[in-house]
Amino acid sequence: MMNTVWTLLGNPFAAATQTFNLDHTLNFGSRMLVENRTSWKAPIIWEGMFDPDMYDRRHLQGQSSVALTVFAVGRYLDAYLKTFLTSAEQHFMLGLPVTYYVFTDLPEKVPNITLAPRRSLKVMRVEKHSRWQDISMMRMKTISEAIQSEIRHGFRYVFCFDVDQEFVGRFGSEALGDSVALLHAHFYKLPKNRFTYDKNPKSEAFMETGDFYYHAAIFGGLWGNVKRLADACHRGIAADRLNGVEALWHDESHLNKYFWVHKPSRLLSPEYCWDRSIGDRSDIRVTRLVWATKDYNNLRPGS
Ligand code: 5GW
Ligand code: MN
Repeated sequence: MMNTVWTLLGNPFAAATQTFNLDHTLNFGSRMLVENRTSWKAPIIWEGMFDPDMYDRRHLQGQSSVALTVFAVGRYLDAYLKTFLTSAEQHFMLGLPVTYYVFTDLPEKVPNITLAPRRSLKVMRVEKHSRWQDISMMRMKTISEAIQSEIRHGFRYVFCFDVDQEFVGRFGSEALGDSVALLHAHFYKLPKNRFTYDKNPKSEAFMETGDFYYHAAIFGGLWGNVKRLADACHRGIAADRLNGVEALWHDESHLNKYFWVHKPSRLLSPEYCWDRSIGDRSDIRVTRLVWATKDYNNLRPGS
């Protein structure tokens, strides 16, 4: 009863888990052939398990809002940003208030995109690190600072994306949760011993085993949880640097360590970030976001 009342009032202080938990409506039986619940009972979201309209209504009613962070530094701006943003306008959290936080060293080159009502775009300047590993890793620090200085005042959720991808299907409010991780398209079917965790005991990201291999191209959740994640990963990256080591897959290794210690409350299936070069798989009933093709010769000179 209490929950219903708070929901109708849209009380911004109600815990998200109370206000938005429609997960008792998830139909796990509709996807029997894929793993759709973790050992700690977090749902793994696959097409067919959820009623999209019900999630949308509840989040609208509860006044959910989403900040999407994306980095487009150096050549990645021209190569990917326009497609990323225009496709997000077609598919990402339609109906909810969304602000894109674009971090770039080239603010004047950010394309002019027509945005739907209640959606906006904010450009934040960042410096361009010369090593690409540093461009990737510095995102954690920048995300934490942006949450602290402004995102936390205006948004319930933060979702952080790689820019080298394109939305091609609904990426909706069913993906929102307290702490959200994505199953990596290349690893969701592989046994644990194939996961490419950091195996150097000198790194903060070191782990002998884990639950899943998560892809750092998407993570999100309530702003407080995303800030804790970003801070922890940044601390790990900084400590490694002091010790003269670098984790195998950079920020992704630290992200995997964080989610091993702090279990995510919601997992997204690879339908939410698919690599078409894998080919067709019967598991993948829809694609919502796909990897852009890479031209490494032009994008990673000298790497
Ligand atoms: C450039 C060369 C090698 C690796 C990364 C970059 C790079 C990444 C860059 O020059 N500019 C940039 O903005 N990035 C950001 O970091 C993009 O948001 C990009 O999506 C993200 C992660 O780098 P990716 O996408 O190249 O990493 P993978 O693991 O998807 O290959
Ligand atoms: Mn990427």
